Amino acid sequence: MPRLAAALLALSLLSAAPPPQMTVFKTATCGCCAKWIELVRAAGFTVTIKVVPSTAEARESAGIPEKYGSCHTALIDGYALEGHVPIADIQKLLKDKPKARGLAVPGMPMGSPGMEGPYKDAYKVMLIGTPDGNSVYHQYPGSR
Ligand SMILES: [Cu+2]
Repeated sequence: MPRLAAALLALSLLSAAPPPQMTVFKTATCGCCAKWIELVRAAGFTVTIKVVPSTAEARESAGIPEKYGSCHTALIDGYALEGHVPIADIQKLLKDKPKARGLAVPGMPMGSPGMEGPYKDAYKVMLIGTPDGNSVYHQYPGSR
């Protein structure tokens, strides 16, 4: 192997920190939750699933207001993730580490990850619980 390639390989091995562990609270029957978890795992995250009768309690203790609620609540690296939050936004959150409770995609918009369907709803990823309150973190356009 050429020396440069070997050096680059060694460097990439060194910088590959283990991805943070995620815990997801979901109900037993939630299929779209499972689809979202599949996508999160495919992105390299390690996921522990906690099956609960209702995610309301997990959501409340994670500090996500009911009005931003969705079908599952996840905890990762000190942050909460509510609903079908896109992977790129999770990665940005973990990289930027803003002062906040976490991210939420309220409801279950069609076209969000794990909610693939015939069209896309426009939806917002909300940044929850910053010192200035809640704000729009990322806005995704709809397809109709
Ligand atoms: Cu869902």
